Amino acid sequence: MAKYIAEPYRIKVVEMIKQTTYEERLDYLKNAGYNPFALRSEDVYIDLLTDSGTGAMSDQQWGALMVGDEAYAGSRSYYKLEAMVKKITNYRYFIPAHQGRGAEHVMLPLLMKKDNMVFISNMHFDTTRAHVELAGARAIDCVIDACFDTATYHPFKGNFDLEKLEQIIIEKGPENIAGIIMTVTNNSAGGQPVSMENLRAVSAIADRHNITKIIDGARYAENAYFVKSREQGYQDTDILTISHELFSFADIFLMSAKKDGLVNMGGVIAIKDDTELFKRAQTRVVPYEGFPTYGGMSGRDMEALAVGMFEALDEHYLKHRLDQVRYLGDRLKAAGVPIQFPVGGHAVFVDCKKFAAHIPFDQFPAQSVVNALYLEAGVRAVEIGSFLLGRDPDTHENLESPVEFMRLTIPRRTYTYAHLDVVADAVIAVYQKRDKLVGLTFDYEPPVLRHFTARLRYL
Ligand code: P71
Repeated sequence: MAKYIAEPYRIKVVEMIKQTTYEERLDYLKNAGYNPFALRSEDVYIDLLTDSGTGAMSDQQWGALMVGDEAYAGSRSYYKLEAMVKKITNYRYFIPAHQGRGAEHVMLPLLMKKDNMVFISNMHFDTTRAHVELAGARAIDCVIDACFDTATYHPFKGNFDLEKLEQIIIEKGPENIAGIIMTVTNNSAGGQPVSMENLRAVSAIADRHNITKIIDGARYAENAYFVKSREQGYQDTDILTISHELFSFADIFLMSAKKDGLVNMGGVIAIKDDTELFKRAQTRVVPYEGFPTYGGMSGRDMEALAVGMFEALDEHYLKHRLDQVRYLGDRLKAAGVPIQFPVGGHAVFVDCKKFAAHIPFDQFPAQSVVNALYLEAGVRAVEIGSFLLGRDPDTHENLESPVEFMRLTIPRRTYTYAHLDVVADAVIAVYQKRDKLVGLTFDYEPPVLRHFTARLRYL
């Protein structure tokens, strides 16, 4: 039996990528302040920084660009996209946004009925947490403990801890909860899925306390495929039907369309049936994103997104997508490299607490592995750990993240299994000389979101 399944597409356009020498990479990385965010993408051979906006569009999507209606108001492309969002969600209202954080910026402050409210999520993604805090609220994560036990199998490591959820609601008081955000899949700890059973239970708890339910569904289609393949009773259900059930458990859907929308830029705000909230969102979108029928997107981009959202429901596409991630995870696991297991939907998360156990958290073990991987083979990954987490705003001490991950994020429909073999070989080579890895410290540390622009040096 083949170790992998073949691509459900053939290649019509190619983009050349460049291999570099070790000496060149050493020079590039030094100039980048040992922070791969500062590398030029043309000096990267295989770019696994993110799956956000980095995928390949189909011929159907490129064709759709040509028929975009760029009218300021009432664009035909808006109505096409609205129809697709309604078809997938069964919600009544839709407003476009330029990307996920634009959708968050419009919606989250509207849910603040008073000061000092809190949002509860399985795990808030970084930008979501930032917008919760900018809205004057606090963000509490409530994922199951199994999520942090990287070595042990659990089919749905993105699940809410239901007991903890009830506890937090009682402790804070339901009137102080601005919303419950279900992040599907749970990006921050591995692209881990949330089960339908768990979403159903969270929804029932929220309803009992009269709390607004939000789906942060950047990767909802990948979550739906995990439900189909891992949850009892869904084996014969199609992805659209599974999606309908998933969306039935929320009142609001926010989406970075740069992921399962299969486009390079775009965002979605959808509201189930609250007409008053829709009107308020329409009012707020105008000054921040744009007129409510474009919300920061060009007409052609709305066309491409309408097609992309349809293509993302295709099971051959989803099966291949998740199989690519599974394949890379299997190769690393077979070589003894510690990873978040099972792998999730969009990336392999390498557990660098174990990989570089001799480097303390405030010398950024995962960042050290990320740099070594770039030097090894020109592969760019991203740190998800204490480097990204930052400092305590009060004490100014470095915060210790519960996880130190190197995320190998797979763009959609972009790389082949041969590329993944290059990645696996390089990670394994770095693992075999892991005791030579050295920690890092700051040459320059910006006050906020430091990981984007910091400059580092080896200790
Ligand atoms: C990812 C990203 C993009 C990213 C963001 C910040 C730093 C580096 C990379 C974005 C998400 C996401 C979820 C679950 C909302 C957003 C924001 N993820 N929710 O994983 O994963 O969407 O980027 O379109 O504004 O690399 P946006």
